[in-house]
Amino acid sequence: MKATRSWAEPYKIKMVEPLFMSTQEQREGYLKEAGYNTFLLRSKQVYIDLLTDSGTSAMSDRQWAGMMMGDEAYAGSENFYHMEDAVRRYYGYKHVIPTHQGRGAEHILSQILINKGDVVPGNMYFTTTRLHQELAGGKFVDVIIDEAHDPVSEYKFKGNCDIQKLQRVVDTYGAERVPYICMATTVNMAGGQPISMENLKTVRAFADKYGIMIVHDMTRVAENAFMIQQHEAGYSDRSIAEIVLEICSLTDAATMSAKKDALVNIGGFLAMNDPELYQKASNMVVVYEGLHTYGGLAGRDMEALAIGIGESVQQEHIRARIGQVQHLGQMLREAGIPLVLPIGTHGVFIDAKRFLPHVPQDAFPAQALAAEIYADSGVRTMERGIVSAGRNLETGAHNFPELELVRLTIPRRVYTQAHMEVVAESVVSVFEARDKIRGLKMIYEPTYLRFFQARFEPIQ
Ligand code: PM9
Repeated sequence: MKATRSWAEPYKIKMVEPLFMSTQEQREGYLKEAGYNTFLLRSKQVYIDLLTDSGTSAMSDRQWAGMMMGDEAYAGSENFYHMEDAVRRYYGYKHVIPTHQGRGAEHILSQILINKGDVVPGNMYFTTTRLHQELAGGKFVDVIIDEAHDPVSEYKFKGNCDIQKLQRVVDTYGAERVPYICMATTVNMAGGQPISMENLKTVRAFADKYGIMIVHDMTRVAENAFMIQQHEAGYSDRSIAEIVLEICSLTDAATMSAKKDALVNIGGFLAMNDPELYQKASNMVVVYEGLHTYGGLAGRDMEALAIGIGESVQQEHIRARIGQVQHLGQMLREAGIPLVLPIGTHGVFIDAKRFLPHVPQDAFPAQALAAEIYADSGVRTMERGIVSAGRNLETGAHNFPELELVRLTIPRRVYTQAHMEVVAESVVSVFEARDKIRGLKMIYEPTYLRFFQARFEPIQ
């Protein structure tokens, strides 16, 4: 008998969607057409889709039932009030403005709070978040701990903020040039790594000392809460809902891509406690998204979101969700695949620098590896390295991030353990033949968020 019992998914499957199988020869053709960018593949060319956990979750029967209760009034939809209740109850923020997705919230917040020449410290950048800060005239400064940039450090809270780095930002630029500190739960680009409650409390004390706001990127807050429950002293008997509420209580405002934690296919919001900020944001949302009671969403989407928020903090759900990610990570780790450790909460991140040590970073090793995994098995993954990092705005040179990663992102409640086994076998098979991977040349580079649409060709 095993010391601990196995866990299983806390649901059964009511409806299925067929997957598309293809041959390696077909996939090589599809890749060429897609410019070796997995974002440019058609979904029907993909077998197991681990591109992202964003908007790809399976909704529950309760969420689908909620969709049928959509109140599609232009103003004052009943579903908005359900969503507002859920945000207040589970996250504790007083005011909420719906947006079509996370970047809609980032846009509005950045335009209101950031002035030209401002500096925004954060626990590592996220692509859309940093771009909106820059477009508003700000500069992002990374204040995450050094361990986060080290794929082999097994520190449990690699999402933590380095308070000395934060202090240096304030000493260099002055607190008046820092409109807010951006704290993400969990940190996506570091490999889905959590921040500890203790660290967040320290950031809160720092922010209070200088009168600076904390903005919470709460995209995966329930996943972060699970890691606190499992690994931080004093939290093992606290519920996920209690921990989520405590995290939010340490921050002043939040941007949310509800397409992740909150189990919906589209949606997001901006939340805050300050009535003045709420007033400004609810005025701006009508310019870019829609009225402040729908913000670009249909009533039915807000209903699914209200229900999804409640489901996202259920212990059994989050345990199975992160359990599946850990299971895939463990299989790959045992097979000797170089990974970001500890294994994160929303995906397994392969360290492409160690997987392909013979491919220089400006030959885009992670992009090349993602293409090769797709060619091998039809499993779609995503680059999170030099292509995602973009260029330095001042010099125009590539940003060379420490982390050059391929992300195997697990959608919530979608795939089974057997799918995870097929994925692991494909990665191992590519690893065995890794010497033949040469890297890529970028032949088209868009101006913004280049990773979405850039095109490549293989280096011969
Ligand atoms: N994240 C992801 O796949 C989708 C866009 S990039 C491929 O990980 C954080 C931490 C995110 C995030 C999106 C957004 C933006 C903000 N913060 O995609 O606009 O992970 O809803 O959210 C993606 P939206």
